[in-house]
Amino acid sequence: MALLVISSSRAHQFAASVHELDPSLEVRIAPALGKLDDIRYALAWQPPPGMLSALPKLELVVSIGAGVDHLLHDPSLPDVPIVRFVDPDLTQRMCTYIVLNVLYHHRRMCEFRELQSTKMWTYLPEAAAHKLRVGIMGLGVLGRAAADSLRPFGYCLRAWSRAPKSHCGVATYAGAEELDAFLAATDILAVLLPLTSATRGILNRPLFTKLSRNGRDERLPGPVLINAGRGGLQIDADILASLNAGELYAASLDVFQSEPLARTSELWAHPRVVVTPHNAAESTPEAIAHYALAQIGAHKRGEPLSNLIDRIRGY
Ligand code: NDP
Ligand code: OXD
Repeated sequence: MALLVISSSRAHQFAASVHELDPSLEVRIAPALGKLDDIRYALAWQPPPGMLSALPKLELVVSIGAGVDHLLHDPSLPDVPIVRFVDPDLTQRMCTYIVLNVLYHHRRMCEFRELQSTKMWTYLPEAAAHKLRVGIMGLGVLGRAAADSLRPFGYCLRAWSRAPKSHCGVATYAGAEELDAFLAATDILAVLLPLTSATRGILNRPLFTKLSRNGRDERLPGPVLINAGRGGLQIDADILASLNAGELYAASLDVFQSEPLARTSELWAHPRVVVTPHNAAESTPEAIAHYALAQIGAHKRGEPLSNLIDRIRGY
């Protein structure tokens, strides 16, 4: 029985970590598949379409990543259980990314950085935290943890999910029918949605114009977008258009429609955009290996798998 690791850049690190934890498990690294019948498990990030369906004895796919859009876009994906990566270290990293960027824009740091570059000593009014409404799109593992991390700062928290949810200290909204009300009551939008057929392109100019524009004097100069979900959720050109039209005040983007972000993109140099290279929450090889072996162990023992994805929902 072998585990196939499929990941363009860090496959050797993942394989080495698995081997260190369980030297008895044979580990292969794609594209060196060897005898296909031996491969029972796959640990995969962006596998080339068709690679998983070429494995006749495949029993389980472990996603290297909390998101599974990189697997589900393959129309030939075999009908085996798929588990996504859920890990306390990844969650903690995402929480620090969200807190960092909410604080950054709340405290108008983009403007202060610009003022510093021209040695300008200029006072800018800043909102009290309790006046600012942070709206989280996606109240799953990461959205809930992000809300918990933001709570001590005193922000008004709200969140939007597919099905109705409740979470301590968070005003909740669900479904398409409550989206506009959620947006109208949000100053800083933090996006932790999965990319599915229902969410693709959701972060577009019409949506940005629905964000709160009330009380600029005591809040922010305009709404803020923070996207750490997936690039396919957003229309990059609409973000730029909304920033330039004043419909958005600032943005922090960890993900893009096309990655790496093209050097020609105007987002790189925009004074009120913070760009990071899809590393809001890294999945470390040690944690991935530990997680994959735990799932494989549970599968072998016939125990329930955790974090199984639902192919119909797409996450
Ligand atoms: P979960 O599956 O735990 O949560 C997803 C949330 O999104 C749920 O609350 C779900 O609603 C909501 N949702 C899904 N579809 C819709 C919809 N159509 N309308 C409204 N809400 C919807 O995922 P995680 O929190 O673990 O991760 C979220 C995403 O974060 C991942 O899919 C991945 O894309 C991204 N990510 C990015 C990383 C980075 O480094 N940038 C790192 C890790 C993850 P409901 O609760 O009703 O099911
Ligand atoms: C993930 C990611 O989905 O890193 O975990 O993007």
